[in-house]
Amino acid sequence: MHVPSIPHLTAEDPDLAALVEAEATRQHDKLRMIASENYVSEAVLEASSTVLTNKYSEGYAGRRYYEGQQLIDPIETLAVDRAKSLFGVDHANVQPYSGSPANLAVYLAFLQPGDTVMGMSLPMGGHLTHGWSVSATGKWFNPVRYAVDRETGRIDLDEVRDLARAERPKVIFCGGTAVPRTIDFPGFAAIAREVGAVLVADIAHIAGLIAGGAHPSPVGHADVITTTTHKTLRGPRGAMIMTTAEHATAIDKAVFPGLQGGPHNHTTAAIAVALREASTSEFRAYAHQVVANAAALAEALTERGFTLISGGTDNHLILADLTAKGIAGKPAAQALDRAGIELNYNTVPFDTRKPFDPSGIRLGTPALTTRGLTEQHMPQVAAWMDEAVTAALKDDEASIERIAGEVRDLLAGFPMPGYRAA
Ligand code: DSN
Repeated sequence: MHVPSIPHLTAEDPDLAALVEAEATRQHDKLRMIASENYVSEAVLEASSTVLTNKYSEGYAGRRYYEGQQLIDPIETLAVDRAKSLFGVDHANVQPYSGSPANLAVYLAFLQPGDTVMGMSLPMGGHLTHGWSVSATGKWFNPVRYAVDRETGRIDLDEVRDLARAERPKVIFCGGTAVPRTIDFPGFAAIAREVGAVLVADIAHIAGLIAGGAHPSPVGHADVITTTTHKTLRGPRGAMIMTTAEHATAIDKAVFPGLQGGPHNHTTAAIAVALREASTSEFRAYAHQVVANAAALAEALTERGFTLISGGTDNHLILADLTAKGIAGKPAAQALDRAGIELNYNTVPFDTRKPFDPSGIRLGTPALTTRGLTEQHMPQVAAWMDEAVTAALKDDEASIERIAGEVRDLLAGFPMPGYRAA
């Protein structure tokens, strides 16, 4: 059952409560390997569902447009101070509703419509809001995009530098959603400095790894750092923008009143809780275990004939091209889900297939590491994945069902925050 329990919801709206309970069970029974997902602690869940949701607080601590902020101000200040201390930054804004609005605030702070912005191409591993064509950021600004090297699958900073010199972007984004390798923040910073661009590090995927010392930090290199709070950082769904002192006012004005009204105070409180958790030695160990698990899984998948983009991983994320397995990403992801292994189909660099039916899958280890799985389990995870993909090719639903049962049996020994067996 869901923890914290939901007796009032069950009494008042049993249909909705049943769906919530079923989702808790689903999250318990599945090997959740969507690289951007995690399990938050019960303390974070509790903070997310408090009466703080009742309050409007447009403005910032000490400068609000509504009365009654006696307790909201210290809550937001706590979140801001914890972000500054954990990441070692001059300034933090914890109000963006999520990652895309956080990135939009960067555009509002530093660009005029039509200005040039540079980011990693979406199919190469970037994000929609780094100037991809279907996003407002690609429609209202002039995007130029870097790729990865066709042979190595890694970002080629010489190519990034050449493009930056030719196009003179005002803002350069580094980071993305399908980048399995360490991001060279000093390298990007040197390029941004050379062309006079603001460097934005979008660390949404790796924020928890950075906080836990398992990935180099962009602090001291990037002018602005954007992140969601719900991926490896293991907080509620939300976002933060961290900046040098120089850019603090521009970013704060862009978030409010530029883009948003009242901050979501219950989310702010839950962010504060997650940031406190992320400053502990347990979290440091967690971040390192996420990376160790991903490395072990990458090795086991390679041994089983999976083609990994860039040949492996340095972080929490693995991107695999399934072409050599004779199956496309989407049917594979669907079969894996039926087998109790949840991940997403994904384009791979230079994909010849369409984004809605691409060649690859993307997976990660943040959630299964929260459950307590370690390197010793990764060969079994890779074996299940291999068997499920093979079963999908033969329409062998019996094997897929067997794997789902084996996954459930394994996970029964690893408690899930937010769920307890009834
Ligand atoms: N949806 C996020 C991810 O899965 O990486 C990016 O926005």
